[in-house]
Amino acid sequence: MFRLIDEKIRSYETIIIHRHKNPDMDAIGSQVGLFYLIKDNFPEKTVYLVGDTNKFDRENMMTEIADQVYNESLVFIVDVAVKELVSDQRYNLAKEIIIIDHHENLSNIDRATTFIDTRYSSATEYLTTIFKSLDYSFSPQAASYLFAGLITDTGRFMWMKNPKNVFLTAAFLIENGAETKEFYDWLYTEPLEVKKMKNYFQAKYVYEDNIAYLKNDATVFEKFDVDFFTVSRGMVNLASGIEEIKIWLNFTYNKANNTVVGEFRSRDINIVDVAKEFGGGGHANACGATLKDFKEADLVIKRYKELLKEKEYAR
Ligand SMILES: [Mn+2]
Repeated sequence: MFRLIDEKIRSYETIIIHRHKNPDMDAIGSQVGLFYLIKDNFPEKTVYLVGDTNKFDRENMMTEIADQVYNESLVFIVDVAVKELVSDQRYNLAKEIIIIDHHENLSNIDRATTFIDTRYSSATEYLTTIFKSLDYSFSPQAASYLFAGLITDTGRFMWMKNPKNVFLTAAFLIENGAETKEFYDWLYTEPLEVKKMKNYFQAKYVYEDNIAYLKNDATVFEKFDVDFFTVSRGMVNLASGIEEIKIWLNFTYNKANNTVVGEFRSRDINIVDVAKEFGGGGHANACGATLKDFKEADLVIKRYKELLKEKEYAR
């Protein structure tokens, strides 16, 4: 069934690889990993990587290409299947499109051939399984990028849909030269300024009735020169891993549209329905909502306190 992927790679001279905007390590890992898989096995082919970039693009692999390059090209889209989320919308100019993804969403990119399998915990686990079955050779570079996506999307082997395949994939990639020590060091090291900033937010968390919450008004961005997501998403899990705390919430003022964005997390209580009450959504234990103001944030806190009470009564 993966034979088609191999046939398409063989039949095109130019291949362009896309992935989602605001990439995480799995998006970059699957994009760059696929780049090496193709280049290592077919050195004569021209392969381009496109999209917005950030620290996960560790070797600045993204390139600027002209629209005409797409005319005779095959495009791969990895780690995403939804139109709006793809970085660089020009994939539509390509002759053919193949999507390889592991997310729940159905694809709305009509003319693409899709390989979407939600049994994989990361796009790189899926890609490795596919190209291993196609007998491609894996260079240490390919293996390293694929391994990086595998460990970050599973939270260092914590959240796995199919643990056996995850570990088999990890073993296979290490056998093929995946480099781990240097990558782990890079992943776990941060500048002193960032550590200090985290300590600041950590100390500001309020702990009440088995709930932790943090409110960040506009002044935090005067204090720290960081972007919105660094505070909103980056600081929510500072309150995780506390025995008594069942739900932790981070509310951050977003100057871009004068709203307050709430990020909500829990270990095992389903908290997404409350997020939906406030027009938000997400996963059962990790969700969020965009709120009018901090008054509405107080209502969210109140609702989660009620939810915990209900749960306790139900026990
Ligand atoms: Mn992913």
